[in-house]
Amino acid sequence: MTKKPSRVCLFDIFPGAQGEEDGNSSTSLPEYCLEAGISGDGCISQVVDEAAIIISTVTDQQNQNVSGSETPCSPDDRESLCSLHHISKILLHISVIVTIAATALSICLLLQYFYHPAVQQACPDFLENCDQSLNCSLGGSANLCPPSRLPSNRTSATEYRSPVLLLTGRSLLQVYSANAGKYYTVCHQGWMPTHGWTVCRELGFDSHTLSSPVPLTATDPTVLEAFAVVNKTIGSSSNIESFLSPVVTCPTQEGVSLQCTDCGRPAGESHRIVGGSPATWGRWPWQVSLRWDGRHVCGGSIISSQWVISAAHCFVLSSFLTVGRWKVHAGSVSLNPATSHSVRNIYYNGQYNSETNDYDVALLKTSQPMRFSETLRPVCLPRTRQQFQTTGNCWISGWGHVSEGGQLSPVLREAKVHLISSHICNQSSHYPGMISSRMLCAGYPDGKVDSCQGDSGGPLVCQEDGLWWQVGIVSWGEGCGRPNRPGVYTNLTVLLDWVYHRLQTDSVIP
Ligand code: 4AZ
Repeated sequence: MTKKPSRVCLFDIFPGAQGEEDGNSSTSLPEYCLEAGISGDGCISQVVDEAAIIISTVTDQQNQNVSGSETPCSPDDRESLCSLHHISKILLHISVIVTIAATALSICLLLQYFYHPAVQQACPDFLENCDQSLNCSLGGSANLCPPSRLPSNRTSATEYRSPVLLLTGRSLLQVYSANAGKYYTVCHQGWMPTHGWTVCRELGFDSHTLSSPVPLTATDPTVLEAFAVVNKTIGSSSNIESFLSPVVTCPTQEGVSLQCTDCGRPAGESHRIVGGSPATWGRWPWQVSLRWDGRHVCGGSIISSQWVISAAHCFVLSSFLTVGRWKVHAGSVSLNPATSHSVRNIYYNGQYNSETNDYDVALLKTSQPMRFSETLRPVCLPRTRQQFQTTGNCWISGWGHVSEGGQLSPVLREAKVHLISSHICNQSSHYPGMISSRMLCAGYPDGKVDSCQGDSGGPLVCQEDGLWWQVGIVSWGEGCGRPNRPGVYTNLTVLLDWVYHRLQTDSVIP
């Protein structure tokens, strides 16, 4: 764009102000007019941008004025023009000041949002995902994800093999032998509480363990394929495999039922998201609010004294990867500050896909164990292959928006939902082909009751055998409470191997 010197009369820009020529073009103008560069004829000399002229002049006459002819002005016009000019100058100054202030404020906010000193960062699963731009250091040093984070027992790009399975039915224990390449059902004969502690520790749990005998009359044929018995008393350094020997069958036809946490029991069974109601104290004691720089961003649930399970999508924004800015608020139904716990590590599933929301699961390890109480207790992780009834006693909870586009709820809310089969949820009437096996849908055909923004990462739980099991993690959905657009949840049952693998390997990271 070229610039050329030109004389532009103010009347060109405000044509309505043009008056009759009175020959008295020398009438004096106030000093500020002269200072402003307005000559006695009410015209101003300046460099003009051609494009600006095109915008501000529309008629042929105006175009002529722009092209350099002088315009006669009356004294009154000059006075009013000067006032106009003075006002426009003041306005110009104000707008410049406002623009500068707004720009400075924006830069400041952007810096605060995106820049944070390099501290510990959440790591995706795989070393190959940790590049130079993602400082996954531990303890503030500048190392990238250490090699030990590589999944040792990943059998393919998409599969983990948990060393232990706690099977559907009564948490029947099976142990994987890497040498044999298969799972063994563990016989109850010779089983001692110390064996339970070792298994639970290896799974990443540290507190309560409960083992009991369970008859091996399971309908699941994989339970009856291979058996192992304990062969020795184990030392503190033993791992699960080292104290087991294969046998043809279990001597007493009994396996081991193992529970690693006292989970899924609300303190007092007394007895409320979109279409829900407020929850009472202690009803969902595993529910936590995950705060980033003090602000509620996502929900989560306690699965053991140091672990919280949530959704991967809560952490993948670059600024949300900084572990030190997150806090876990637990033990309260109020969104107001509750007991807060700092976070040591955040892991999200390396296969998480932000386009499809597949594999939307993450784990947070708190810096210190959380002290269990009436209002702070763990939920049960589902058992391997555990199935839940579509019309079972299933609930969602959270502080998320109470309506689509609405506000966070100041108190925890709850709502009962039905599980919806993936076959139906994948149909063209719902989410055609968008529901993977790592997802499940819950809600109602006509909507109304649903999770919403801010509930993400929180639990979908179902009650079975007197315990509350976490079946899903609030993940995504089209809007909130819309007909045929139910909430979509991470299907936790099929991601247990990843969860146990993560719990386990965290303890071996240097
Ligand atoms: C969200 O944005 C979100 N209706 C969570 C749940 C649902 C929709 C959106 C499901 O976090």
